[in-house]
Amino acid sequence: MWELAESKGSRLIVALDSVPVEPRELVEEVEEYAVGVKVGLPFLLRWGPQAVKELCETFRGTLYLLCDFKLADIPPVVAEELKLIRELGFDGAIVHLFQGGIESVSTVASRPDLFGLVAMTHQESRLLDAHFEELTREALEAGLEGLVVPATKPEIVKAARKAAPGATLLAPGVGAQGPKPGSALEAGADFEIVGRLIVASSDPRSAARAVRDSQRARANAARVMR
Ligand code: 3DU
Repeated sequence: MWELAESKGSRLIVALDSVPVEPRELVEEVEEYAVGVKVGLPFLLRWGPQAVKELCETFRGTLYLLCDFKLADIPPVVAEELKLIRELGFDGAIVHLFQGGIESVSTVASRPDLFGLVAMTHQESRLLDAHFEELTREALEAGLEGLVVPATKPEIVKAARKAAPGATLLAPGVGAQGPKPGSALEAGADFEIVGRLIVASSDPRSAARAVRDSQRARANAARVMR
């Protein structure tokens, strides 16, 4: 992920949920400007696992392939899910932490990179957000590669950066949910996840380029890109 970020000069991950057109065409449009794509459950349910596998095969090495099924089951089931996610060709996966047991899941052999949700973007995620510090600690103790932090709540992004200086912070919520591209990077995130602003645009390529350019401009001005 970091190598792609370096070579493309981008901190953009495009979220593929409700993809209105043939996914491959859309991904080709944004490939130049994005470090990776994040595949959500709406994508899987609409296009099926074979399409997900083909997407991973097509873009392996040129995009970081992140699976976002927000896994939250008992540890043996999450371990099995991660094995199958790996077999589909993903590099990383997003997991919930509130259910407990992430430590045993993280020791599973040849698992994808793991990113733990420590707070969410919507206002109603009060219960989860209230436990942000404990969830962050659990994620760090389990040796997860990174955390998912809400771009809509910059104070949480800042706190996560402070608590987890070495973790890779992914921030969804940029664009359709309000925050401007680059704002989560300013707050301390490493990557911004952008869905509808790009995917629902009539010109996804230009939308992705615009996000990448704003990220560069804002991060350079604030000198925050690691
Ligand atoms: O709002 P957008 O269309 O840019 O999509 C945001 C994506 O990030 C979407 O895939 C959603 O599942 C994910 N996400 C959040 O929006 C908020 C979170 O706290 C965690 C993940």
